[in-house]
Amino acid sequence: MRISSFSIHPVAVADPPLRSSYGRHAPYALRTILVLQTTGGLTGISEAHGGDGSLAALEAIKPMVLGMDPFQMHALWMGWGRPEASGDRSQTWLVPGENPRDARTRAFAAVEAACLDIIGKAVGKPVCDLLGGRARDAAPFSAYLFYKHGGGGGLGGDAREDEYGECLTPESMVRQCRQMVDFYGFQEIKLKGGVLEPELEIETIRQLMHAFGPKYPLRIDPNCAWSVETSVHVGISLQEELSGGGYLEDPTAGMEGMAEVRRRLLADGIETPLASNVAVTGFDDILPAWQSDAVQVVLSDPHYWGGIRNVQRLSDLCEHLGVGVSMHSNNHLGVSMMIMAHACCVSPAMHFACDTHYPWQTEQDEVLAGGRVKFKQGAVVIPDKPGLGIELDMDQVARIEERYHKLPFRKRDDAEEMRRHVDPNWQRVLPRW
Ligand code: GKR
Ligand code: MG
Repeated sequence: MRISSFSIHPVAVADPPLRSSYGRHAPYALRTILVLQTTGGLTGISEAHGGDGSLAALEAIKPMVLGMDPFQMHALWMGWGRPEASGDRSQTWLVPGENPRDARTRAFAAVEAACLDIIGKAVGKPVCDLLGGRARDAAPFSAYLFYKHGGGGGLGGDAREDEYGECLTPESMVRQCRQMVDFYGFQEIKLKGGVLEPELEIETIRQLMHAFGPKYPLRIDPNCAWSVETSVHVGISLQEELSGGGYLEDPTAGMEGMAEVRRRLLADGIETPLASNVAVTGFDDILPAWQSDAVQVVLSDPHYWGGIRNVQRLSDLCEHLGVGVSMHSNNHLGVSMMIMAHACCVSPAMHFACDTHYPWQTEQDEVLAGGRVKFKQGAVVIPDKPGLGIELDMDQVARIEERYHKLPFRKRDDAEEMRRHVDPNWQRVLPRW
C-alpha cells in the first residue's frame, strides 16, 4: 500500500473575539485539513494549524509522502519531522502554530495522524488500539473559559450568534462557566488570564471556586503576562483555589522566571504545580525544566509535539520523571478533536483533563460528516470505528475553504486585532503586570 494522493485544504472557521495576553482573536481562525489517499483506496484525514506557514510546510513535505508506505513513518520523522536542535521554539512571543521552527514537526504530525487513520482502517482498529491499547475509553476535557468582547465570530451575513455574550468581569465569567459546564458536562475548569488586572483575575478564580466548589479543579493561564513578583502574589493569593488538581500555567516568561516563582512559592509552603506550554514545547526542554524544577505539569499537544505517538512518549517520560502531563489546545475542528482524544487515551499518565477550544466553534463550521463531536460528561468517547473514527463532509470542507480564500489575512495576528478594535497603540508587553 502506498500513498497516492495528498490534498491540502486551508479553511477558515468563525471564532468569537476571545482575549488573551497575545491580544484578541480575529473573526475567523485558520486551520488546514489534510486528506491522504492510498493505492488500495483508503483515505486518511488530519487537521493542522492554518495559514501560509502551515501550508508551505505541508507543501514541502508532500513529495516525501507521495509514494510512501503509511506503515513506515520513521524515516519521515528522522529526515524531516524531528525538530531542529537549536533556536527558540518557545511560545513566549509567537502563538502556537506560528513558530517557523516547529513548522516541519507540525507538518509531520499532520501526516502521522492521517497515516494512523489509514492503518486503523486497513486493520479494522481504532487508532488508540494500534498504539498499545487505550488507557481509558473516553478523553476528559476541561471548560476553557475566556474573557471576551461581545460577538460570536464571523463577519457580515456570516456572523455567528453570540452564545456566551460579552465577558469581561468575574461575574460574567461565572455565567460563562455555568453555561459551558451545563452544556458539555466538563469537570475541570481552565481560565485564560493575562487580560484584566491580576486582582480581577484572582477575584474571578475565587468566584468560580465559590460557585462550583472544590470538586472542579481550577487552573489559570495568563500566557506570561506577569512578572515573577506578580506570579508569586497570585500563587499565594490562590493557594487554596489552585490546589486539589489545579495548576498555575505559564504565569511568567522563560524557564528561569518559572523556576524562581516555584522556589518562592515553595519557600512559603505553597506546592501549587506550575504548568507550561510556552516554555516547554519539545523534548529538549524537558531536562532543563525538570532540573530547575521550573515546570511540574507539561502540556502536550499532538500538533506541535510531532504527533499522537510523541504525546504518548511524552506522557511516559513525564511519568518516569514524576512530572504531570496535560494537553494544550488552539482553535480547532472535529478532526483535531479526535486526534487529541486518541492521544489522550493512549497516554496513561494524562491525569489532567485536556484543554479544548471546541466549545468556541459552532456546528455551522464543522467539517465532520454527521456534525460535531459529542461530549459525555465532559469527555469524548472513542468511537467503535476504525482509524480516527470520523469521516469528512467534503462539501462543507469546500464551503469553508472558499471562505478562507476570500479572507484578507493568512496568519493569526491577535495584536493587530487589538489595535483594530480595542486600542490603536496596543503592543504585547511582557510582563504587563
Ligand atoms: O487561543 O488565545 C488563545 C490561547 O491563548 C492559545 O493561543 C494558547 O496557546 O490556549 C493556549 C495556551 O494554553 O497557552
Ligand atoms: Mg497555556
